[in-house]
Amino acid sequence: TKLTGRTLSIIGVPMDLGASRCGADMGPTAIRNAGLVSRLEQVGHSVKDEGDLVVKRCSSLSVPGTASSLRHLDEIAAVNERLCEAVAKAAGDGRLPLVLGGDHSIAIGTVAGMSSRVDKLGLIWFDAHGDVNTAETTPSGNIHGMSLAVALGCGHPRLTGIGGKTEKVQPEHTVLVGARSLDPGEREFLKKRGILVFTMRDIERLGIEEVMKRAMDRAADGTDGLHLSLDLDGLDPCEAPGVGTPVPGGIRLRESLLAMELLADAGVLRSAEFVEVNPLLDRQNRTALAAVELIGALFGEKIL
Ligand code: EXY
Ligand code: MN
Ligand code: MN
Ligand code: MN
Repeated sequence: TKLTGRTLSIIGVPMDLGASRCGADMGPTAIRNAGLVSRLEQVGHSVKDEGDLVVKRCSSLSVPGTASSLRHLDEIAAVNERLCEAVAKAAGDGRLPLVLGGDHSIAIGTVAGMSSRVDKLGLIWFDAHGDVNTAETTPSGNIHGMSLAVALGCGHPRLTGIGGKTEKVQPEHTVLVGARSLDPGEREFLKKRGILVFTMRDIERLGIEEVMKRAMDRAADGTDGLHLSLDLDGLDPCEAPGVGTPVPGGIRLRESLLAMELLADAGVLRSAEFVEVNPLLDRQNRTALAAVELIGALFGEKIL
């Protein structure tokens, strides 16, 4: 899969029901406004902007979440069903899906759609968090903290049942990059399944180049290409402040850009999503601009 001259399908998902703070629903607008389409066209891609999915507005974002109560389960399941279909359609027609979030619960639909088109899908999950909670371990009831577990086949049947098979990706083809905030139940989940995790400590010690090499070795080994699920809170909040759950001590923008360039060079990317941009919490659209820089690098932009 060469990354120049591809046709990309942009699919916006203006959803914030999976998070506890509102505003991520404006992420797709902010990312488009930061110049996304023209940047991709400059690199030589043709871009089909499919617009935004329709997401019900919810006046009661404050529905309390408790262990085992999943906030806004019905609407999140419905949106992800539609996203799964849109992604599967785009990929089936030979376009590369680029999904804009929206909170990270939308990865449920993206991964489901891709796994219906790609026999064996590898997954790189770039995030400060693990997103591997389930109803039994969630401290918040927020579904954006559960989407990787769902992709691995663990979670509420309304969510794992989206798309064809229950297990969309295998643990041995799943890699976490940037982790620095894991709940106790998540540590157990990741260890039990042998999922490769690069924490910030690993990135600091090995360097992002080595980390990405090892991540791609794992995620692309024996797979038919990979999906990148990039949560902007993986970056350091000083450079990407517009996220709902910032965690200090993150990946610097320049390191993230190198990570994207290495992915571009490897030519193994089948789809990507950029999530958790929250313009209400941002400063001067900085986080959306960072997303556009990253997307440019991921899709082959060269400095020289
Ligand atoms: N682990 C916490 C929870 O499950 O509530 C925080 C999750 C934040 C999820 C973010 C977006 O990646
Ligand atoms: Mn996340
Ligand atoms: Mn996160
Ligand atoms: Mn499982």
